[in-house]
Amino acid sequence: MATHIKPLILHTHATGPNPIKIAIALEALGIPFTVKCWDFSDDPEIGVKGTAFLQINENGRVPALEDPNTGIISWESGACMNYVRRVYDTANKIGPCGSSGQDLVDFEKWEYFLLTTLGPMTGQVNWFRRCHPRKDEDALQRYTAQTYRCYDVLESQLQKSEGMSVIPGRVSAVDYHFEPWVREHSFAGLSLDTYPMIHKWLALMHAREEVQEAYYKIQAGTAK
Ligand SMILES: N[C@@H](CCC(=O)N[C@@H](CS)C(=O)NCC(=O)O)C(=O)O
Repeated sequence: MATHIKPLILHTHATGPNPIKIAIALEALGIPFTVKCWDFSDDPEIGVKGTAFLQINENGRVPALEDPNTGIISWESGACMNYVRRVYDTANKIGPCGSSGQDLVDFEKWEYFLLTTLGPMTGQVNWFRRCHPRKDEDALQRYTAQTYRCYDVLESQLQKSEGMSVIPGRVSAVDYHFEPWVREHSFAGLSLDTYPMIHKWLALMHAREEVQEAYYKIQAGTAK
């Protein structure tokens, strides 16, 4: 597709899950993009909290997405994803699976569930397991329980499609939102042993070309 499209610039981090969602979506749509990798410091030139990156995203977090074709800059993975869908998914390849009012709400409710709940709860597990300067077992247990609660909800939802996609019908941008967060369950010290549908869905997502290409490009961009 789209040889006339100038490559978009996806601002990423080597391991953070949120930028990967956008890389997967761009790959799925065949939209060219380059990767610019930042670290989590306040270094003025390479840090997400440094002066150079704060010109792009005043919230100092990745992803951010610059589109030289429109001059538009987006940040927050939900806003980046919806920008990409509005501008580049005119054939609705990765959006809601149908056009009814319920189809649109189904897409948004699962997207928001990831953005506001499963993603942040997993992020807090990571923080209290790996980054917090002192042990806080109460906080770790609280966020672990909340993340498993989200897994329970996701497992039930995936039963509706036999583990094929979060919203029954076909894989959509909603699956792209979930994939990087669920993929890092073991990094967070969480197990999928009692979640057969999530396990199956994750394996299917790993095998998809747009997912493999996205991880490859982010890793290659990181290595530069
Ligand atoms: N809610 C945001 C969160 C963005 C976010 O937290 N990104 C992480 C990497 S995955 C980050 O930039 N962290 C930098 C920091 O915490 O300083 C989204 O969905 O994009």
